[in-house]
Amino acid sequence: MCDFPQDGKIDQMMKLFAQPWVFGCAVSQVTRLPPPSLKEIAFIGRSNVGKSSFLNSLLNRKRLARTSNTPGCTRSLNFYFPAISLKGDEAPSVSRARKPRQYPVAMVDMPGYGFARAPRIELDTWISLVFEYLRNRKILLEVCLLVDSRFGFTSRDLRTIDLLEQSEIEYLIVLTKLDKIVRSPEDPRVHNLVTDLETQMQSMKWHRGIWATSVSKRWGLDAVRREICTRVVSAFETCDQLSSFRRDM
Ligand SMILES: Nc1nc2c(ncn2[C@@H]2O[C@H](COP(=O)(O)OP(=O)(O)OP(=O)(O)O)[C@@H](O)[C@H]2O)c(=O)[nH]1
Ligand SMILES: [Mg+2]
Repeated sequence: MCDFPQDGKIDQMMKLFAQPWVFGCAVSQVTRLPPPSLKEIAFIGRSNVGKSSFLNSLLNRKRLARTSNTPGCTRSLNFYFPAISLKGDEAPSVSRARKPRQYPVAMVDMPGYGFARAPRIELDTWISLVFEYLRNRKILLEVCLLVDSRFGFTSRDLRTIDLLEQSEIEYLIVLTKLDKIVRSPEDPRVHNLVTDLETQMQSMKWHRGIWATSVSKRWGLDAVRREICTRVVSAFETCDQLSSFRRDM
């Protein structure tokens, strides 16, 4: 039996985002994926939608993942790990004096789709990499599908949603760049936009809601962090696993 309430576990898990994170590896072939030791959260969406920026902001880092004004910046699956691995091995950038801790998740930044200027062959390679990863990665816990607030769902976003539904993968929809359409997240247009997209998502079984965000204004980040933590907590079935995690933090 758990001896602490669900909310307590989620608050505890929120500390994950205040920990040091490091770049682990970049993978361009699905056969080269890192060993499946941690659960993974992946970030997907069209090119330039703001995936890498969003990941940096979630992890409270400025330049962990590379970002750019030019679409096509991320060209591989980039894995980011909590600085201390499950075995307690410390990453080189982290002080040896720190106590080894256990962290349950890794984050995966993905190449974007819909980048028309990339050479066709390169585009096909990225898309098959992303889609193969989504279909086959058993430890994938949840996907954040990023959608530009200004444009809503593109046809490729809808195809990604189809794939996530068919593969029975849970996903959040994260609206990005909200600051480009409103001055405040309380603007009624935000509510209307979310309601409109929710209507389009009505028949989807695996989506877990829509979050409106802006990394420039830091809107909505904590709500997404909390949602991810809720999923991570529920993924750890036994209280023992979580208790040891809690002790170590
Ligand atoms: N105004 C504003 N700009 C943003 C926001 N999020 C990202 N950007 C900008 O959008 C551009 C693209 O961001 P990236 O994070 O590189 O986008 P990406 O989806 O990772 O792009 P690819 O790696 O090419 O697929 C950068 O110039 C960011 O500064 C936001 O919330 N508001
Ligand atoms: Mg990127």
